[in-house]
Amino acid sequence: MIMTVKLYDYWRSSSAYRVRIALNLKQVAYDSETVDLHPAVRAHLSPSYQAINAQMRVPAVALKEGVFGQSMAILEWIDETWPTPPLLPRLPLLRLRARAFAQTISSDIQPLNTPAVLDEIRTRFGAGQDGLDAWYAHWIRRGFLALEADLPSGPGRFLFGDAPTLAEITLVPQMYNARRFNVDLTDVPGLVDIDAACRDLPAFAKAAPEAVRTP
Ligand SMILES: N[C@@H](CCC(=O)N[C@@H](CS)C(=O)NCC(=O)O)C(=O)O
Repeated sequence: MIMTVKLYDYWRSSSAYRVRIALNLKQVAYDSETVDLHPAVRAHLSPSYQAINAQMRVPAVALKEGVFGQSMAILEWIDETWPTPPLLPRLPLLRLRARAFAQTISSDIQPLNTPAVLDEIRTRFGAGQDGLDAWYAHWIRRGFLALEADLPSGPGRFLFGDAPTLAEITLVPQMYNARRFNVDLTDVPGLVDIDAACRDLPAFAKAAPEAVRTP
C-alpha cells in the first residue's frame, strides 16, 4: 500500500515517539507536523489545534477520513494496515504479556506524568519542582519495578524473541523520559539492557527525540 501518513508530532513526546518507532519498523513514510508542547508555547492548547484534535494532545494521525489520536490505537491501526513485521508475538499468551507490558507504561505511568497532570498538580495543589520531580519518578519507578520483576525469560534479544513488539515500542520512549528526569534506573538492569538493544536498531534510532528534534 502506497501511502504517506501525516503525524501530529512533538520531538519530546513519548507517546508520539512510540508512533514514530512503529512507522519506521514498518518502513512507512510519514510527514511530521510539529505541535510545540514546550511550556512557553503550548501549541496543543491553541484553538487552531483544538479544532484539529479535540483531545489537545499528540500524537494524532491525519487520514483522509479524519484526524485520530491515542498512540496505542494508532499502533494497532499501523499493525493492522501494514502487518509486516508484526508488532505482537504470535502466541496468545505472549500477546497478552506484550500488551500488558505496554499498558503498564501507556496506562499506569505516562498518563500520570503528562504535562496536563503536572500543570494541575502545580497550579491546583501548589506543588514545587521537588514535589513534581518526586511525583514523576514515583510513577515511573513503581511501573518499572513491576515490569523488571516479571520480565519474560524466553530466548531472543528482545522481550518476546528476536524482534521488538509493542512492549519495546512503549518501553524505549518511557526510558527516555526516565533518563531526562534523572530517575534512578540502577535496579531495573533488564529494562536498561532491552532499551539499549532496541536503540541500536535503525527504526528506533531514527525515531529518537535527538534525531527528530525541532527547534
Ligand atoms: N493516551 C494518549 C496520551 C497522549 C499524551 O498525553 N500526549 C502528551 C505528550 S506525550 C501530550 O500531548 N500532552 C499534552 C498535555 O498534557 O497537555 C496517547 O497514548 O496518545
